Amino acid sequence: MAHDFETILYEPADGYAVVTLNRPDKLNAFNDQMHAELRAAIDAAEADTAVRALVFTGAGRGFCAGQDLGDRVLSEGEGPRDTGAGLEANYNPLVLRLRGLAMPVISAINGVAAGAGCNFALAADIAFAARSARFIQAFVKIGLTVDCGGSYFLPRSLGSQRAMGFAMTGDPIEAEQAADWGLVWKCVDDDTLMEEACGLAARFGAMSSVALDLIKRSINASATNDIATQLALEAELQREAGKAPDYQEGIRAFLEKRAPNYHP
Ligand code: LHQ
Repeated sequence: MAHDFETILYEPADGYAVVTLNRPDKLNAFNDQMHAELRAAIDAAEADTAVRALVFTGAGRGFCAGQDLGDRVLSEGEGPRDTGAGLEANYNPLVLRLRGLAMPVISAINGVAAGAGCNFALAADIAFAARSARFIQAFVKIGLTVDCGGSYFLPRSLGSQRAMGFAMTGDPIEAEQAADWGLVWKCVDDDTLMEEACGLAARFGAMSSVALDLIKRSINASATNDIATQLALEAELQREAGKAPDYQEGIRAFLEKRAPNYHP
């Protein structure tokens, strides 16, 4: 199905879809139209059973420079705007949507990822960074605090010291360091970024969608659960997995020494 998007590109492929942020002259900064089009693209992916993984990347030399600051200058005499409202309307639902989506979300970070653009990239389940990419918690430089999930994701992936230093200085972290620190899954050569990200998306597309969804739910829930609650959740989700046809197909394929076919 064709989509008339202006600020993004939406390209379904074999078992997955690629969403490209497409405002390269602004380093793919978010505006309201891009948020609306992202929502529509995610709706399209969710509605299409052939799309079982989603890849986000950026057009041009940047991944995303966060909020379009051109939209944020006050005119003469205009009182302060409610910056929290933009988060509540656009960014918070986006992060929750990606984390709650019943399919793996991959970010392919092709260049600079700053402010909300950095934290949007990190809201993906698996993040690939091109070697030339860099990450910046740019908020502090313009007198803002961390948003778009950064205050949640950063201490969990980096630990408190590195999260604090990263957010409070606004200094960039290069892709290789990001991978060493566990901010992203892998740092890869620039020219293999899309091959790596789409290769994994295609692999996910052929795997058990039930298993991937339940793994995502389980690992996400562990961030706030104690061990007893998490063990109970594991049992509950494994019960759900055990009832789904994918499990029987997985066992049969193993015993018959063939690749499982989860999407006949
Ligand atoms: C931009 C932007 C941009 C517009 C580059 N906007 N044009 C949420 C809700 C409510 C309120 C506010 O905020 C938020 C969340 C946030 O995301 S706050 C943080 C917003 N982002 C930033 O503060 C980052 C601003 N950008 C930068 O610091 C630099 O551009 C970085 C470090 C990302 C890249 O630097 P360079 O590689 O040197 O590129 P550049 O600065 O030359 O940018 C290239 C062009 O992109 C340039 O336009 P021009 O017409 O001069 O070529 C920039 O103006 C434009 N651009 N970021 N966020």
